[in-house]
Amino acid sequence: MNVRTALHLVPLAGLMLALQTPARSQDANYDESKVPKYTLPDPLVLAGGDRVTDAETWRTKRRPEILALFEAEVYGRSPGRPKAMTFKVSSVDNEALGGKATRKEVSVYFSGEEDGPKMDILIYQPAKAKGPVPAFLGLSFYGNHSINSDPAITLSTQWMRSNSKMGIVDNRATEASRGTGSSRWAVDMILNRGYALATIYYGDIDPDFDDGFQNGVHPLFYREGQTKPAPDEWGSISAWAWGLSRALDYFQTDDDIDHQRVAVLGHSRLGKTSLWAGAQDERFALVISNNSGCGGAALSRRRFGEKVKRINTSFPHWFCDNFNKYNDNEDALPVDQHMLIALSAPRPIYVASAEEDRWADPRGEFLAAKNAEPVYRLLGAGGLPAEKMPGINQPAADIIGYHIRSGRHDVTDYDWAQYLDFADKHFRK
Ligand code: GTR
Repeated sequence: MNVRTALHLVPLAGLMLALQTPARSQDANYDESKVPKYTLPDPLVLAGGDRVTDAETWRTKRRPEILALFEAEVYGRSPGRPKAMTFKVSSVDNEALGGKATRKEVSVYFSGEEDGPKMDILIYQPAKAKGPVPAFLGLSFYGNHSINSDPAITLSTQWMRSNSKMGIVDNRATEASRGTGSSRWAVDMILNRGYALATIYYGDIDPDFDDGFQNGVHPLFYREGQTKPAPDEWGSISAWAWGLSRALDYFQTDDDIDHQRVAVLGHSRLGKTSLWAGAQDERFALVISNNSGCGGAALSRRRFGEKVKRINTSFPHWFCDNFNKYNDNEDALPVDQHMLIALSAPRPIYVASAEEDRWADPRGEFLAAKNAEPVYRLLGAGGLPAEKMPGINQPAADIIGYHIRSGRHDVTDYDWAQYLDFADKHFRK
């Protein structure tokens, strides 16, 4: 039994543990000496074999190659911005949180139809801000109303995984679910440092269960007669990432938000999502992965903790169908996750692990960040100032940041303190 399986037995164990309980694979490896020998694909060698030695070749040849591989083999290709999409600001309160914040709620109608698929963005921005402020943008697991106990946040009416501790009954949020996720969203810290925070319920974009892609945004884009995405078309992670880009589309129309200083972040499956969003959409100025693990920051070839086959079995809807080719076949992958991180170069990127989160392979997350460094160096951007994996609670950050915090799979104020410092370092030069 691994640490996180054991935690299921502890009352009040983490939100995430309660969120879903996939069968933990009995054969998961947690022994560093049993990590197989592997060779990582070189991010700086073109498919044809030539070495990439200048920024221009990276930008025009190698980066597009790598992006296309992640699209076709891992997450699936997404559509762009829908032409008919509209935004509607549905509420603004300049006296929110005791006068500290302006709270804004915005609906994004993907098809332009108010009864079609939509997502709701909750924004808190510092009340006294003069001019546009930089922002953190993240998806949440339990809805905007879960991130703070503020009673004026609209309660989500979307499908949610039932969870009595989180106040979700019969797949719907109840009043009891207000603020249940607040420990993960350091609203006061964020506002005090002069940033806005924007959140979206990920299930607005695609409810997180395997329904053959009949609900959520996918059907909006089916060609005539199409009933599910093709093997190289978007799974749920791609859809969630696509939603984050649509929020950025909105920010470009909102004078209160500095859309050129938006950090995208996410935890766990939503950390996989923030990495993929940052990789595809270069408008994201900073990218943060919190405990994202397999299919996120962790190197697949290490096969430590959660593996490709396990994740494709537990969550058949997260990746594209082609990703199944790499079940028990990681060495055949034309990419590994260091190349996902490299796609954000030269923009700042931060990868965070947690000591007890062995399922997510902290060392694999560090090594992916480290092995993205040659791309950052080629672009003259700097690197990750750690030759070896840093000790517990000893962050290392330059243009690439990394820490492993004590404790379990979660987002804590400690994590936020590092992200805020990292954002200050890069956004307030
Ligand atoms: C786990 C899954 C992980 C991680 C996590 C989460 O069950 O195995 O890959 O994504 O869920 O998102 O909570």
